Amino acid sequence: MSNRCERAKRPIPYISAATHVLRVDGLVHRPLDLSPHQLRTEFPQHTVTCALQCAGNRRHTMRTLLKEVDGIDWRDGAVMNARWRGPRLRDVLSRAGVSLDDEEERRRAHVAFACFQTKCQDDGWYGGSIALERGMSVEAEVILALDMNDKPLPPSHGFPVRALAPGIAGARSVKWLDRITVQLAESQNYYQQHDYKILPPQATSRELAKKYWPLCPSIQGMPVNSVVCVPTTGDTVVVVAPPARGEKPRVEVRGYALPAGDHGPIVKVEVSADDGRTWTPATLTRGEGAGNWAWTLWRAEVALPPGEGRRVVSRATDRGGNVQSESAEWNFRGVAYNGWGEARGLNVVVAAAGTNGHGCVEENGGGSLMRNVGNTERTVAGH
Ligand SMILES: Nc1nc2c(c(=O)[nH]1)N[C@H]1C(S)=C(S)[C@@H](COP(=O)(O)O)O[C@H]1N2
Ligand SMILES: [Mo]
Repeated sequence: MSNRCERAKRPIPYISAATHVLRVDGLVHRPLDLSPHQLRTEFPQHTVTCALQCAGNRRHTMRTLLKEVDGIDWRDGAVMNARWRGPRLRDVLSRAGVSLDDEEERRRAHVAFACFQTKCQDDGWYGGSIALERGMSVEAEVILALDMNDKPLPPSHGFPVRALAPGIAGARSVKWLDRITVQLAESQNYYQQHDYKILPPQATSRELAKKYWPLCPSIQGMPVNSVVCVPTTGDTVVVVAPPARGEKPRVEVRGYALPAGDHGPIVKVEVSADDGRTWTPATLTRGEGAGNWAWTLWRAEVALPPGEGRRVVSRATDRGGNVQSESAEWNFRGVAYNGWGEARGLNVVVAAAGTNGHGCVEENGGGSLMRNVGNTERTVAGH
């Protein structure tokens, strides 16, 4: 896995669950020190399937379609989807007893997550925060994840415990969690204060950005999105079955879609082979038990004329009615890009039957869906 947080803090901390202690403090009546074992045995365990997306997912598209940005060149795969399990944050905070009695203060308070295990590229530790209201909400399903896909978290994903905030940019799901603090301000960590924000277009350099960091809100929810995974830009798409006379070959297009913040699930994905003039609805698939936070996998067949320079685009709609636009506004850090999903420069070739092509209409299930992002179960994620 190439992953900036790993590169920034090499080596990945290998923590002993037997000695690890999670501190819960700040504006609480009873600060707690909890072992992973206590987190597993003393609180009800909650399971949630959710996509974890880096705010910089698709930065490459923003950089190539719009203008150069500052950040790791993530393509369409800085995202993963998994089943997570652990105690609810609200149960742990309730045991500690949030000591904010003032309604108004409660509303603007935050829960800060911190990891002190290793230094980061731009700070001596890693941290992020979410609104206390979100942390305490049953519907938001924020958990302290101990398991990923029914096994203890792998070290690279935060063993022995990580925060897991569904519907929120991955940056707040702090791995290798050392401390949870209820506080009135957001996390003061670099990655909450000076990164993962959508800066206005006039912030065009690091120097100019300095003025805007304190003025812009930190990214919490991410926008609705969809990505074309198969075929991928530049692919030769071999269509095995020759089309009937006068018909264009039909090409299979597949990808994933993500709802905006709390507005899941995805209710519609459409694919266009004529730059958005006409749209074909895709078939949607979500894994078993996947609620509103999971990604939706989709598949459609569209007619594309044989030849070079062909393009397919995708457009997703979520339950909240959020629809992807053709493009997104440029921002210096290249975050939250959600223009139409796209595969460009396709070469559509009609082959004689019996040829083994890929990205074609044959139903052999072969080829990985996430060919341009990694494997299907989970894919590369990072900053
Ligand atoms: N301790 C710690 N937690 C972290 C990070 C980090 O660098 N250090 N990176 C964050 C970011 S930016 C993202 S996108 C997700 C990635 O999660 P994953 O590596 O499990 O895919 O973890 C978040 N949690
Ligand atoms: Mo990230």
